[in-house]
Amino acid sequence: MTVARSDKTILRALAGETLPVPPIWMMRQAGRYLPEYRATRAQAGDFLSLCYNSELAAEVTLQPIRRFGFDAAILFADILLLPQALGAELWFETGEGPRLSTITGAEGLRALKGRDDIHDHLAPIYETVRILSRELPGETTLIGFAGAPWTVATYMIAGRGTRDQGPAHALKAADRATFAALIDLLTDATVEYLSMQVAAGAEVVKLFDSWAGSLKGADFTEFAVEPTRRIIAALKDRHPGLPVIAFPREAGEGYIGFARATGADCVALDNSVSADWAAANVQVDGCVQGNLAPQHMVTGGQALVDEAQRIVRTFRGGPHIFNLGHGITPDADPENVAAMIAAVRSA
Ligand code: 1CP
Repeated sequence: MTVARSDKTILRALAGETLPVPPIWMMRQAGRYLPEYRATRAQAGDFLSLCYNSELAAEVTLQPIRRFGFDAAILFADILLLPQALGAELWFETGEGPRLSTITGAEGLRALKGRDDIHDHLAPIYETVRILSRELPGETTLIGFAGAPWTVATYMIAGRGTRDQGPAHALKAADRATFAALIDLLTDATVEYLSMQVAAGAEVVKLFDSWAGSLKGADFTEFAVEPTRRIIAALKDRHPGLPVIAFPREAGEGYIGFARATGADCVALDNSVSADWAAANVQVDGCVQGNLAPQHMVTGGQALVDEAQRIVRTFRGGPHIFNLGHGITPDADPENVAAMIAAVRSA
C-alpha cells in the first residue's frame, strides 16, 4: 500500500503537527555499531568506496530501517564529499578520520571548481537517493543532507577535524575576504547539491553545522545563520514546501530564534542544552529534534528509558521528532537502540 506523503509522521511533525507519539530516527543510524554495516563496509573496501557505491550505500541506509523500523532513513554519504567534488583531495586515515588538501589563502580558493561543476563527481550520490526512493517502505521518509558552509569550511581550511576550528578562525581573522568567498562558494554549491538530491527523491534535507558552537556574536550571524538562511530560501524557491532541518550544534543561546532567522522547519538540538530550556525557548518557533545523549546508547538500562521518556514528555506540547543529540557511536549496543524505541513509543 502506498502511504500518502501527508501520512508520513516525520513530514507531519515538520509541518508543525503535534503528534501523540513522536516519529524517531537517529543520527549515524547506519554505522559501525551494526554488524551488518561492518560487513557491507568490508565488502566495499574503505569508507569512501562505500559512499560512492550506490548499491552498497543504499544497502547500509536500509539496514537500520529493516532492523528497527525507524520513521526516516538518512542518505548514507558524508559532508566532505562536496569539497571533494569542488576539487579538494580527500582521504581517510584509518583510526584517525578525514584528511583533505588545505586552503590557506586566495590561491587555494581560486583552484576550486565552480558551483555547477560538482554533479559528475556526485552522480553516484544522486543514484543512491534514486535507489532509496524506490526501495524504502512507503511510510519511511527519505532525508538528504549536506554540511553547512562553516562546518565544511573548517575541514577544508585545516585539512582535518580540529577541536577548536583554529585554522578556520585564523583565516577568518587574517583574510576575511577569502574566507567569506569560500563560505559563499560553499553556500551556492550546497544549494546545487541539495537541489539535485531533492530532484532524485529526497523528501527532507538536513544541514549539519557541527561546529556552529565555535562562532560567536556577529560571526555566528554572518557565517552560521546567514548561509543557512540563503540555502533554505533558494531551496524552498526551487522546491516549494520542502522541509528543512538545521543543526547548529552547540549554538547555546544561538538556538533562540534560529528557526525564525533561517526559515528552518525544524531545529536539531545537541545534548548540551536542557530539554526544558529548549521547549520554552526553541520549540515555541516550531518542530525540534534530538537532545538524547548518545552515551545512553552505550550504557542502556533504566537511565536510558527514564531519560528518553523525560524528553518525550518535555516536548509533548508541540511538534517533536525523537533523535539523539549527536551521532550514535561505534561502541553502542544495538539492543539499547531497540530499548530506546520501545521507551519512546510507550512514554
Ligand atoms: O569508519 C566509518 O565507517 C566511517 C565513519 C563515518 C560515517 C558512518 C564517517 C566519517 N562519516 C559517516 C557517515 C555520515 N557522516 C553520515 C551518514 C548518515 C547518518 O547515518 O547519519 C552523515 C550525516 C555524516 C555527517 C558528517 N560527517 C558530519 C556532521 C555530523 C556530525 O557527526 O557532527 C561530520 C562532521 C562529518 C565528518 C566526518 N566524517 C567521518 C568522520 C569520522 C567525521 C568527523 C571527523 C572529525 O571531525 O573528527
